[in-house]
Amino acid sequence: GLTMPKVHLLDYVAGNIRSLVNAVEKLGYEVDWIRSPEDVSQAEKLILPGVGHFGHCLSQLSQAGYLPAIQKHIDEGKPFMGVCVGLQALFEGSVEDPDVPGLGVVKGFLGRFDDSTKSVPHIGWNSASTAGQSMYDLRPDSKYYYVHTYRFPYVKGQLEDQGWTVATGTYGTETFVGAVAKGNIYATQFHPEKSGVAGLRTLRAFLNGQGAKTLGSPSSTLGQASSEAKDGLTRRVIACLDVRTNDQGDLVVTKGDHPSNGQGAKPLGSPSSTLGQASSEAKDGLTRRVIACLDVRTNDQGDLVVTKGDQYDVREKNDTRDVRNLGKPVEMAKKYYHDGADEVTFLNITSFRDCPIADLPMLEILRQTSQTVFVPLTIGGGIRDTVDTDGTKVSALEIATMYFKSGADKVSIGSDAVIAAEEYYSIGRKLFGNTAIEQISRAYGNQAVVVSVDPKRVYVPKVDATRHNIIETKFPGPRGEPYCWYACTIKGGRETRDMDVVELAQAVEAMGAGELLLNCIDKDGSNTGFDLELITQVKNAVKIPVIASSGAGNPSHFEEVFSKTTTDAALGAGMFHRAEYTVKQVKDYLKDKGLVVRQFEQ
Ligand code: 1PR
Repeated sequence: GLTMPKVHLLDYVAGNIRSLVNAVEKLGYEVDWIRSPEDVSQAEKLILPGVGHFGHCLSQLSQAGYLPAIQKHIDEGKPFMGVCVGLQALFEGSVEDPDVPGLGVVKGFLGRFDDSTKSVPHIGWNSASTAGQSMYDLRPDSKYYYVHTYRFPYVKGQLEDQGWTVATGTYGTETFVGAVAKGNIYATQFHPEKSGVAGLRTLRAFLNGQGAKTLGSPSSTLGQASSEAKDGLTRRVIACLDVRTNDQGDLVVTKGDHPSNGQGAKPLGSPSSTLGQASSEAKDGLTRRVIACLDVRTNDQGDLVVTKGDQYDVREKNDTRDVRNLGKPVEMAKKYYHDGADEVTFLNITSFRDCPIADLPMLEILRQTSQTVFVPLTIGGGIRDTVDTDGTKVSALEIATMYFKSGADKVSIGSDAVIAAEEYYSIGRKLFGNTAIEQISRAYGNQAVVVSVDPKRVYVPKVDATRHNIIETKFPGPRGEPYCWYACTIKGGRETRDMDVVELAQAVEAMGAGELLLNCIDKDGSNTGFDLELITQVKNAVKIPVIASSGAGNPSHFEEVFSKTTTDAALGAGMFHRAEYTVKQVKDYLKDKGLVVRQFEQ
């Protein structure tokens, strides 16, 4: 019959497994789910994915009795692949949870990235250099998508002496293990399912068995890696094992994506002074991350369209005052992926008050997009506790879960983050674990929670004219005011709050946000370049990565923000939607200026 080749997948934290399933299916394999430790013995090929917390992962696997089954699978020489925390699980332990032992298949202990001079988590596209060894079709010029806080530091010879082939990345001054392989085992710290064509290629080398065959013998990869499953024997299912604690506190095996108790590390909230000027070439080993953002809303005819405002006004300036329609969301996301966008962000800028939550049109957009776009997808808008049309209460975590199940890798929280931060300060900077940010980051890891900030300039004449964090600006206010602070807004800029952007950034970092999407209402749609002063102020206030947004009008604006600030990524919207420039043109420009970028691979 036409049975698809199958692979077994073991999902214990229920992070965003959808992306991995999509990638496996894209490569022509079928995913099978493991429901008990006994099922593991039926797996021909087994994948252990992972997001979130080392200790949670290992203790879940251990309590449910999976560790001996995994060990047996490995010992029997059957193909095994670990991804992200799935790689970390192979080690003896991690400082993330020093008391929880790992599988110990690799001798060594994971540590935390040093955040004194760089953003942590390490998020973005980095290398997996094999130093000339062949290893599951990893290529020296390819870049792979990483997102993690803990890492195994690479010391030459240490793992090689245990028989491992090692691929490395370098972040700042730290060289870390990006992938390991030995015999039937392959594990990557990066996410192959989010690493574009390069990621699919290495995943295929695992699935078709070619990667293991050619391991360690340089020059023998060519011509083999592409002959997918030629022998006809290795086409089997990956089973997916999904364990979680039920409401009664018992460990059960379930199916689907679930929030768990796993918690990524909380980055420290201490201010830093990492801002250095003009860092050329690779930023800390990462490529310059270019993100395409699609603001999506329903127009007056009821169609979901990509739109774009000026200072958040998305209606035409003419008499019609129609919602600007710049195209179809799924098509445009796919185009940007093929142009080399490193991530795609969707912001749902209309409220869904008239729509049952399960029918949210954005869910379908994500489902469709995630089948063809293999870079990280972020979804924002409306992530907050809500009441459904039938009166049912729905938590922000439940809404986020629906988005993750539909293919999102991160959710972006706007208005609700400001309200939560106000609460945080009003109760003396205490955390009770009940905010959307805390709940979602606990369940899916910090890297899955972005906070989208919509700040607006407030000019002041003197340093002591406000209690807020001010900057001296090169662009004085209407009355020549030399200072300004950035006020946070909610509801798409409609309401300004008495909270500055530094306060917000530090509060949400403490709550467990993994990244900031830093817009600027004054700059939005202006085509005049990013607000470098704002970005510098925020970068100096937090350790988590910052995405610069608002104002990009041409490729040189990207070069400017990367060379004059330490921003971790830069986002553009209108210039791409209006087809003034492509993402590829931006990347080519950056490359010409000597900055390292990831190019789309065919
Ligand atoms: O508050 O959690 O429901 O989230 C709402 C989200 O929708 C927030 O992330 C907020 O930024 C966004 N949003 C709300 N209203 C608008 C609007 O435009 N009327 N869009 C809006 C925000 C800002 C950027 C834009 C950049 C770059 N768009 O995403 O893409 O400014 O634009 P440019 O390159 O063309 O200058 P919640």
